[in-house]
Amino acid sequence: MPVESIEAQEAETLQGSPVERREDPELLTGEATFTDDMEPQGTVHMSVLRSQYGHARIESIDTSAAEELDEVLAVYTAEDVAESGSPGMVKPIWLLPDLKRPPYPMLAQDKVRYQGQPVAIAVAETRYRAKDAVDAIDVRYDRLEAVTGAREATDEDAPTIHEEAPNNVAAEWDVGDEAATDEAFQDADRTVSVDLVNQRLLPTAMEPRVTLANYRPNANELVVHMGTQCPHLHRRFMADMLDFPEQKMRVIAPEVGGGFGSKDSAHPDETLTAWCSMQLERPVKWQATRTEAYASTGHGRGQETTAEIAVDEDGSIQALRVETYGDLGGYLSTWGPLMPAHGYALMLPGQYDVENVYCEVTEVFTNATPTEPYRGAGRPEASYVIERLATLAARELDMDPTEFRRKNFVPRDDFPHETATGLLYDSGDYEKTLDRALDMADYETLREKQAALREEGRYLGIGISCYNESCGYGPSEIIGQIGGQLGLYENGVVRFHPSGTVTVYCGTSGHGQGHETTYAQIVADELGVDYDDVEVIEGDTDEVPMGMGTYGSRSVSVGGSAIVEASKEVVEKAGDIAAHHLEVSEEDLEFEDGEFQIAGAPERSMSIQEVAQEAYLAHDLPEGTSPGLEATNFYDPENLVFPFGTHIVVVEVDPNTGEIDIDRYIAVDDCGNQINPKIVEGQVHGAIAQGLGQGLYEGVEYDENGTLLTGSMQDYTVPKASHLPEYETDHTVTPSPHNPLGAKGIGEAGTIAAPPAVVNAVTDALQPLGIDHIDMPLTDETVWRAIQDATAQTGGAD
Ligand code: MCN
Repeated sequence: MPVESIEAQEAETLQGSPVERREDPELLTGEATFTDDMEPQGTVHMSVLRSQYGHARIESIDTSAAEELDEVLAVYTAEDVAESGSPGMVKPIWLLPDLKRPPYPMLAQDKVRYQGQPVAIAVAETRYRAKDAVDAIDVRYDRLEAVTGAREATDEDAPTIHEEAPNNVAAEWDVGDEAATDEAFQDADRTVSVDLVNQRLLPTAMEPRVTLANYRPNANELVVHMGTQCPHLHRRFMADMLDFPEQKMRVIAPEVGGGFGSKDSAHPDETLTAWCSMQLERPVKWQATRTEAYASTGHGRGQETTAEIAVDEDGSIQALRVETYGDLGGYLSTWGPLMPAHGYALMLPGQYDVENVYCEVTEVFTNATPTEPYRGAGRPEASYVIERLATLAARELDMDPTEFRRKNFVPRDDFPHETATGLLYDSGDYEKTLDRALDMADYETLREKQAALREEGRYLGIGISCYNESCGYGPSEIIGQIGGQLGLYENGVVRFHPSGTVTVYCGTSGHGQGHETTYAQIVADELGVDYDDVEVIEGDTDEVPMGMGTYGSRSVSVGGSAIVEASKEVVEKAGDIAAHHLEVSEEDLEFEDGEFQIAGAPERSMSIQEVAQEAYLAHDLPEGTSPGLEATNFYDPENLVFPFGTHIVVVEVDPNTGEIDIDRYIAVDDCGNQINPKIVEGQVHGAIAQGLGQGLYEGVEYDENGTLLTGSMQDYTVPKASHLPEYETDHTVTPSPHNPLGAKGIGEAGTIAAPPAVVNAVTDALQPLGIDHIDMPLTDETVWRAIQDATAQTGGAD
């Protein structure tokens, strides 16, 4: 039963209880304030003129007609940015060795390299007038040949996108032991290979990107409200792009309508809004339309892969060899180089104990929107590769896919487990989630049913996906060693007020994940205070001392740990003060449920709220103790965390139409200790929806000129509730030994597990037709065509 407050709490601790999200009433009643709800007096509006071409040279830009329109305050091009002295460059925060780093200016200078790239901006009294103004700008382009496929872009005769990057290659990077892997392939009994595509996806947060910037010239202060997942990082990005003093800039995330990764990168538009405010000394607002968002917000995924697995007759995996082309788009985005390299390749072994792994990655510029992290950010791509290979290898060996997996799992007594790609899996019990999922599915019976239906010419398929993922980024030192230009710690502040209530500040920045509820649960338990007495603040660079933000499912394991550690420091100081007042030594005090008691004399006690009062009165503190009761902690995790699980999908495919009917979706996930099981379940639901979106419906399409064909919701299918099955969920608990909460992330799991689960299910259904692989999204048409091709070869679908 969900509970609203500690009084109604049935469990002994709040941590682990399905407390109802305190965020929801405001959101559901429309009381919540989003950036677009704000319009300070004097606000003017920015509109962006974007390139309509994928690749073209800019010959001239004539802004005169736009400037003459009523209510237009200014029209700007790259020249104006240069004259202002602002560097105005979007820079990557993840570097690979020898990475080619062509400049990415906020406004295109001589060339445009993707459709949607900002070319000029106009500011007017109203949003619509600003749009009229950009429509009146006359840009002459010399169109160039374009290329949008990553592998294709490396062809000798492909057009050159940046002079600095011959063959459009930004970086070549590899991991693993090539020689040992080649040898293992030679020695293995059998090998199986597959060519597969992790198609580009459009992040569809309900609220597109939005910014309201207010420059106050007399104070030389810049206040920016924006939809962001990481206000402190955005402050740093903008301060750098504008050459503005960071301490004079405040970035605030009001309510944010989802992000899914699309709001953790620097884009030109947000900084341009701030720049306009500085030029005009007026508050300036910009909000992307859905079409603008689709063209200009970083796309997700975008990988083309050839993957091979070497196995012995007994089903043991001997080696993995993978070659991947990662599509960076027209420029290096903030995190762009991370995803095809460390974000992806390190996770290729998945749940399996594989001694020999080699992966070669080529990161490529294309005439498409830059790619950025999108829910999963590399891990869905890796899991798709290994889970497709596992299914295909089992098929090759005529083994049940669950037995093949079981045989190769990292054994439960082999954790922490070092992978051939250099990761240290913290903890795991992969058989446990598999067994639970098989039980829930009644797997044996399902296989019998499948056999019976096949007799009737019906195509039932069972797809297994045993995933794991790396999340909870840092540790900072390792992040630095592998290319990150930032630390990935988190900051937490726990502050008692004299009245005994508590405010918690955290450097993460929730945008739908329920942190206000979750962090209050954690701190109320740690301090022994009422849940309702704990307020949580995130998303404001002036209130929260420092923060790295919310992405990579890191908030609970890293941010949550920071506030646990800060709470412990508070309790320690409170213990000193309590001991002083109770006239005993600290060792004689016990702290339980918010009370400091003398061991053996429980009648002599002091509540932590009474201590807080004393701490702020400061009339009688132990010698050397400063007044006040608060602590600040910078928590740098000692390792990543590795959640895992098994998802099973049961489908029936209609061979005449290619239509897929999802009969069942079973998800058993393990994110270690759960703080709020209700929210965990919600996260699993949402992420599976997005994973099924990738598996069945979504996919970015460009034409040969680099024109985005899926640039609106009419052309790009985001699944609706009616597209999705009922989920049957459960979980196991395998705590992480590497953080004080024993918690792992859960925010992305479903996006990682679902695509291979559903593709494995559909290809399992179509096994009688000899169909081994179909590229995502498995639309009715794609599946129908695969069936047509197969039946043309074999001579009949039934
Ligand atoms: N949780 C828990 N116990 C755990 C782990 C998590 O109770 N062991 C719960 C907590 O309530 C926490 C939530 O699950 O608030 C998510 O925690 P975590 O897995 O740490 O992930 P983050 O809070 O860092 O969220 C980031 C993650 C990512 S990377 C994407 S993308 C994503 C996602 O979360 N985008 C989202 N979930 C989203 N949900 C919404 N509504 N909107 C988005 O944009």
